Amino acid sequence: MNPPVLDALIIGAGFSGMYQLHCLRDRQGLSALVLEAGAGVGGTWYWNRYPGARCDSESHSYCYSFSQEMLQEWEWSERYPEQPEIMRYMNYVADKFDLKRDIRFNTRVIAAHWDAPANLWRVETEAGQSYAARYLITAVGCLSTANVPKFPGLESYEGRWVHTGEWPHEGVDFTGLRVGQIGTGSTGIQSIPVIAAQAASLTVFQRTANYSTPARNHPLSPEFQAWVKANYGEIVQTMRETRNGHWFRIKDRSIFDVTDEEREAAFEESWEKGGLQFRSEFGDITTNLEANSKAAEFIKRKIRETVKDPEKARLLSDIDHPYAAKRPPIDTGYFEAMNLDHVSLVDVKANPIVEITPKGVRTTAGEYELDMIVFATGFDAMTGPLLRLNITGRDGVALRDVWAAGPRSYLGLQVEGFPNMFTITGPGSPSVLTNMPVAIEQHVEFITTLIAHMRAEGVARIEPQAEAVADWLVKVNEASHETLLPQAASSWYLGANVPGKPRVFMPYAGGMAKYRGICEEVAAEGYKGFVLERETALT
Ligand code: N01
Repeated sequence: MNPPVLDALIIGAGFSGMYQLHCLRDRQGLSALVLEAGAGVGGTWYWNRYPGARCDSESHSYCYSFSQEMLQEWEWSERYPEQPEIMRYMNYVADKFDLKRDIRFNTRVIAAHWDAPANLWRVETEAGQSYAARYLITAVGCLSTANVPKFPGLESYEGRWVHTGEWPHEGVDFTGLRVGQIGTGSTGIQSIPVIAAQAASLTVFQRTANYSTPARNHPLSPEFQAWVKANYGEIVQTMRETRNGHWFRIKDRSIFDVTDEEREAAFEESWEKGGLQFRSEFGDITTNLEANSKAAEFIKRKIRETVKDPEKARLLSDIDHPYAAKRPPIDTGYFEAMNLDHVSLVDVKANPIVEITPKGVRTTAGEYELDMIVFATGFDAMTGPLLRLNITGRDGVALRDVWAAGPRSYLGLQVEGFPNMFTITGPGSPSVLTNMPVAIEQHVEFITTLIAHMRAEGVARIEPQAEAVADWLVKVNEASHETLLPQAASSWYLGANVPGKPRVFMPYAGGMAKYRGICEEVAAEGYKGFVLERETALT
């Protein structure tokens, strides 16, 4: 039996999918359905329940801004929201807009294909259900496909292993256990102090040392909460105007405009304030290597001052890339945890992991016996979540083949050959280089307006022009080279963390504000760069 045809199918019920559903269903009056693999809303926050999981964006800026009522109604309790609090927020939003009735939970999409004669997307789920819709909108996030390195012997391991991005919902008790953790990215740096507080011992396997600045998390005072509510208009405006979508501005001064003493004082003050603001202290930290090295040296010195054991201090401060060329973590007691006697650090760059044995982890330097292994090894970022949907477009061409040498898109929103498919925060958009809700709202609103335009103008099909895609690829590449971002060889922005993945810088690094302007211009010029086909052209 043919499934009923919907206007839109949305894959994923995180920040993007929920807002997209609200926009299409409640504002445009379309029939829309969300298919979600998890049993609840929340997207990345539904899966990432590892110890210490907390957002690195400040809570008052890590939320939807489209509803004044919500901005006034919702009360964040801490400077950085913890995973359970974000889940409460997501459920609050879902309930407020009655979204759950149009979300099918426990429904994993395993394939989607473009049915050209019918001008429809057909979608299959793991349970064998079929859906059909005019528009297919992927809202699968950028970091939702866990990367578990293919270490030989993992299946022989007699202990328990878990990946931070697929954390057991019932939690994990580390009491009395010898725990090993592989990975010291943003996730690993959050989980290490919390696991260390519980485990009998913690062995950290570090491949690439990482910068981290203190988060300085704290409960929000009633005065701050009142200030935020009174100033939300201005705060949201700033988030829309800044490069990274944060509520603070990057200071418009060069590191070389100040004396050594002034620079030191500025860094000290910023270090004490904590958070991602550290990189915005001077305008050239992320663009000029010499300026960057001043910030990098400051952080390395702080690491050496904090970590008492000289060998641990050396390993942790031996960082091989510019500061913030990889996503800079912020932490709560990461370097301090390294001072605990039961926390050890293993250099797996010098002595790589060879295999997982029945008893633990073997590196070229020897075996480490462990009761549990935590993989904080990140994600097959940006392309992974889209490729695992098994999407085929026009003429039966697979997205996997089109992207064999790296992702190609127009504005990170659409792929040539995949008509009426929209990728929220897809590769080629600012996405992961921003405070995500800001990038998500901009994409969702663009897609909503575009679909409304198509309906009003009788446009049945849209996809990007080949030249627009080629041109955008050049722009994405150029924008990355105006920053220091491509200089981190092991960065997941480049796909370098997944063996065999094409090394292509994936997000658009030109800044959220500039990107927003480009999208507005594209729309104002009648969706320049897209091919819009009217219904009559299809008959
Ligand atoms: O993943 P990562 P993540 N052998 O890829 C190591 C967002 N986030 O989950 O650097 C040994 O950054 C790998 O080593 P290397 C944020 O955007 C947000 O930590 O590849 N080690 C690295 O140390 C972030 O950037 C928040 O050499 C291996 C680690 O595993 C993104 O998610 C919180 C290895 C992976 O680090 C991803 O962060 C957390 C191997 N074979 C995360 N393979 C919030 O805002 C990988 N590694 C809350």
